[in-house]
Amino acid sequence: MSNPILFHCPQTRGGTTRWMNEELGAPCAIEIVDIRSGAQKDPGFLARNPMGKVPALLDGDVIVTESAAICAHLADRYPDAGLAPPVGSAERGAYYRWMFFAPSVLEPMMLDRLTGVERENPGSAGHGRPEDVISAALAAVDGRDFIVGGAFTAADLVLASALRFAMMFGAIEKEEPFVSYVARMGDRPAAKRAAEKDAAAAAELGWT
Ligand SMILES: N[C@@H](CCC(=O)N[C@@H](CS)C(=O)NCC(=O)O)C(=O)O
Repeated sequence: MSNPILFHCPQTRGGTTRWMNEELGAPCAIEIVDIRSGAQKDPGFLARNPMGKVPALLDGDVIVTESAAICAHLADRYPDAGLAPPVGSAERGAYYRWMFFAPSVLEPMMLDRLTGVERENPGSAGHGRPEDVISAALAAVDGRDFIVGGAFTAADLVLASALRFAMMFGAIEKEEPFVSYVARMGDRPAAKRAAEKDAAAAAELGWT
């Protein structure tokens, strides 16, 4: 089976998937989609991903979209890297929990905050009250080296990326233990390599 192709653009959510690729020893070919030029809306790309968004992963003849799903898929596709707890284990449940928490709870809450949306009935919004989201995440990270069990998993990568964005854009306070957790994850050699490669790709596109 041929290696997957990761359609990616620097300075986007694709950075999370590029980091994942680096954690695995970079098995995916990277194809840059310049979203500032609108390449994500080209018919050829839309035929693959009708959302017209990056990242997207082509694995064989299957397309996987959504950063967290791509990371989860790659963790299973390359099991020797040990980035996902065994299927059916209790830790796998916690892994899914935090893997889904980032895009389905943290990110919508962050976008609400950044756009000034006040929910009349937070209970009907999947993410509920922002303060509950934040206190749940704080408690989950507090006193732990990793979000699940005793080792780094793809859930750390996805959660730390979401927390980093949320702090960077001011949707959540830069507070402990978020700051240390995100810094620790960002210090991983694979995270640094991904950031360097993204900086080079951005420079090649002529972005400052
Ligand atoms: N839920 C998706 C979001 C993907 C997304 O919104 N990507 C943005 C870049 S961060 C994009 O491609 N925007 C270009 C556009 O929508 O035209 C994920 O997590 O991968």
